[in-house]
Amino acid sequence: MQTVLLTLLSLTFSFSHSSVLRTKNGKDKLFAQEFLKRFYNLNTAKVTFDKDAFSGVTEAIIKMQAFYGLTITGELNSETLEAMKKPRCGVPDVSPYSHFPSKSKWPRNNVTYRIINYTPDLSAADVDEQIQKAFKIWSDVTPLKMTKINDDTADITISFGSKDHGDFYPFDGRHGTLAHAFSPGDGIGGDTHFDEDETWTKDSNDYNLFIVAAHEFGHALGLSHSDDTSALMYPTYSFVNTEKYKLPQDDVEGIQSLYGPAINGNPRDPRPEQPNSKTFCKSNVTFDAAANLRGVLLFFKGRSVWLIHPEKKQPESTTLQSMWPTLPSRLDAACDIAETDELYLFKGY
Ligand code: TQI
Ligand code: ZN
Ligand code: ZN
Repeated sequence: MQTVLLTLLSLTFSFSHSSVLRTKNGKDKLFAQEFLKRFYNLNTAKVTFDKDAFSGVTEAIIKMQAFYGLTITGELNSETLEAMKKPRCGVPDVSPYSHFPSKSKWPRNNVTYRIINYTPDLSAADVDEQIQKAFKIWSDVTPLKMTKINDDTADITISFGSKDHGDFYPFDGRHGTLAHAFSPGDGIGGDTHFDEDETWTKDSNDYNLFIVAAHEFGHALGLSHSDDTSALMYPTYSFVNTEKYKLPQDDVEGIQSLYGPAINGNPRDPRPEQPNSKTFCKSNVTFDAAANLRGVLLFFKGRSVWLIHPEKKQPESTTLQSMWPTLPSRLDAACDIAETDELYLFKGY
């Protein structure tokens, strides 16, 4: 088997200085941003469609407020700013390998959604049912509970629109882009838009609303695309039997690496036990690769990564793609060189 060098990950990153905080004057924003970068791993270099740059700031502020024992608002209010301006120790408050983008997920298991409008292609009852089924495939395998509500406090807002529809990502008419979803976060975070110029169906004709919604909700819950061709999160559309739809294993692993497994399991559909923080050390699991990055042990399997910090008892779980968005899953090997602070990841052909 020939192994090719896949990626060299340089551990020195440069950060852009674009301001992403919304309140306060420019000087305070920049100060707070530098503070969060230095002590809370804020990575403002990431400016993406997923608007991670923004949710990253909110997340960093929440972490900082929690750490300091302040009221948790996720906003840069004067109490928070004042605390930041106090003299302090130069060691970061969160783990030192500050280059990993913070993972994007809902911070609670109860997530609400609201359907703003309906497509004329299907009855409203059908749309409700397809949407509910699309959420259920994710909630069946995690502790997540999705509740449909009818007011504007909903986390995930679902709507149908064509061309320009109120964000910076206009739809493109028939075919092409079918829908999109924003990764978890406040405001537009999690919101899911369907292109009304498509014909939405509940059968095998293009495009099946359940399949597209299920894929988009994967994004809205924090997943990126998978390179596993059988995965729901694989970036091409294919119709599958939607009657007794079974979420592919790769997607189960992906979503469980963010939220953990269902609390009481799913008695109707037992699955082989997946490694998670609870079964991690008990079961005879195998890994694709492992590495030691500045004292933090990294274990890779599929799209999952477990980090073991020397100072923590519990492993931290995340996805390969949330650490390095462009990497494929299922690595073959990893090699770290402490002297040069480099990590090599390999995937063969
Ligand atoms: N919409 C893209 C998608 O959801 C938009 C997109 C690309 C995106 N990259 C993203 C959204 C990263 C969030 C995060 O993939 S799409 C499919 C599939 C689309 C594609 O209209 O191209 C499905 C929508 F997978 F079949 F190609 C739904 Cl199921
Ligand atoms: Zn949109
Ligand atoms: Zn997608």
